[in-house]
Amino acid sequence: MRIAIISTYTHPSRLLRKERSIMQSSVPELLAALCPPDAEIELYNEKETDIPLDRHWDLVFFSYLHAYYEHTKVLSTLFRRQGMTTVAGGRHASHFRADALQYFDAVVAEDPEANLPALIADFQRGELQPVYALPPVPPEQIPTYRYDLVDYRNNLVRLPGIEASRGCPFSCNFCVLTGHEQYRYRPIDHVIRDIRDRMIFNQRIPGVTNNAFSFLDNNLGGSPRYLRELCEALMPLKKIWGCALTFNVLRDPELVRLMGRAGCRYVYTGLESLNPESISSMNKGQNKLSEVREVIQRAFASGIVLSFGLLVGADGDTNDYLERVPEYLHDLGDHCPTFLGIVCPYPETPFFAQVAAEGRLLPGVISRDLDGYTLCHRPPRLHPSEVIDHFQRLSRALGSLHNVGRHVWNRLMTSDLPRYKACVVMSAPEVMSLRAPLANRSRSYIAGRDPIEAWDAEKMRELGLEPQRIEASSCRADPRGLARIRPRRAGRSSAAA
Ligand code: B12
Ligand code: SF4
Repeated sequence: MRIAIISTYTHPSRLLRKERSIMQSSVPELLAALCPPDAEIELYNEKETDIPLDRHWDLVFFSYLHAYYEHTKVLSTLFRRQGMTTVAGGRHASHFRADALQYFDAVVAEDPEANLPALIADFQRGELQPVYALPPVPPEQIPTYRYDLVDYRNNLVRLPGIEASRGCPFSCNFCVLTGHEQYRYRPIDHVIRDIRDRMIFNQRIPGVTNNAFSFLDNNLGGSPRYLRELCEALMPLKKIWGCALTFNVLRDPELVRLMGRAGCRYVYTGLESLNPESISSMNKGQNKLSEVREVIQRAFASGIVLSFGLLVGADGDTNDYLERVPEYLHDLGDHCPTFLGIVCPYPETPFFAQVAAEGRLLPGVISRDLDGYTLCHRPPRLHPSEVIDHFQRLSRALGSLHNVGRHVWNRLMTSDLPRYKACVVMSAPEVMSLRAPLANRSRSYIAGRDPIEAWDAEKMRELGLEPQRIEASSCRADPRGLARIRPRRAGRSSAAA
């Protein structure tokens, strides 16, 4: 049996661009580990390589994010017309099963561990079902990824990934996990076994990429006790790693130092906003903005390059706040975020439910617009064009060469831990990538106004495909998730990972 596993990709600029960066989807190597040992498997990651349209597989698995749906529908339709069987999985497919079943032969609506083997067995018997939704298996049954199938020739800097946990214990109102995914973590000895004995490292830049990997967890610090034990176990391996975790973890000096000693050189945390009102509107009021400067200094002093994400267009945002963002960052010691996006109302989130109920969804939103770089809603205190002006101005200013130079220079001498300086230098392209979404000058960044990629538009016309329209009725927020959204007690802290 010949199987292709494809992780699709479309660039925020809506131009045909690749993004050969450190972080890549690891879904293909996870799904490959669940396929029968005698299957011939090919993995494709469209963020790095083009998908060949002239090959033939018996079964094609697609993984995609919301914004890649239209493009993935095109690929699936082309393959089905050539007699291949296609399957969709991931968060969007789970929430929009009926819609996806128009373009794919089957949908996996839960974690793949139990469902993929069942689906393949049915397919081999000629009894493929439309929906596979067996519940998630216990985390000890998450298999080792097929690292042997990752092709580093496509990407100089890509690092192997690993999951220690799934889900997140917090409930940020805009997050696709809120109300849908339980937090659970793998046994530490499984994680250590995978890193020590099974992981295949990228040897292309000695002293930088070799012996380095990335945790793909939404929030590696969901249980600080687990993180502490994991760090103790990682220490003897002498590897270099990065992760995403929440702000509360970074407030613990002893844990941050332990992470540095265990090889952590990079942490991403979703600070999201420096505006207390926006933080509170996101159900993230526990981000201690008064401690941000101290947290940054502590992380860098512990050998950890701390990277922040900021969002514009949140409900508390005003022109005054957004104009002053560079000033606030200057006060934080010229700290530069590595990610700047526009808050996105994903249909399964409490934020979407609120925006839809208040009639604030912009007209003409399609799934392509749900990319985190396109305004899909009307914030209460800003005109849509004002949000976009601030987004473009900040992306240009923060991603400027001058700013990147200052960012690197200010941090370079802060720690002597192994490979710290290499990690500071490696963070420069990430800061510069803040400008990448602006590459297409004809983009308005307002939903309903920008055409999708020319190739996809043409193929959709040829194939008679319609874009998925996102309207108030598209809401898939879990009422249990909505119930969990309430102000937190002062003193507890979280932030987006
Ligand atoms: C690497 C990464 C990226 C990469 C690659 C994206 C990709 N194709 O996954 C890049 C850099 C492109 C990226 C970009 C963004 N990302 Co991102 N990213 C991640 C990250 C850190 C790891 C993904 C991964 O490989 N995980 C490991 C794999 C094994 O798990 P998984 O992807 O969660 O998939 C699980 C299931 O969904 C399922 N599954 C998935 N696909 C399939 C397919 C089949 C056939 C089957 C059976 C099962 C299945 O199996 C997995 C195990 O249960 C996740 C965090 C996370 N832990 O997932 C965020 C995450 C996916 N990203 C997120 C966000 C918000 C973004 C951005 C919007 C941020 C921004 N504004 O820039 C952008 C743009 C995305 C867009 N255009 O919609 C969100 C959710 C986005 C969404 N649409 O659902 C996540 C969940 C982080 C979070 N907690 O907020 N991201
Ligand atoms: S902390 Fe991060 S992963 Fe967790 S709910 Fe908030 S945004 Fe989602």
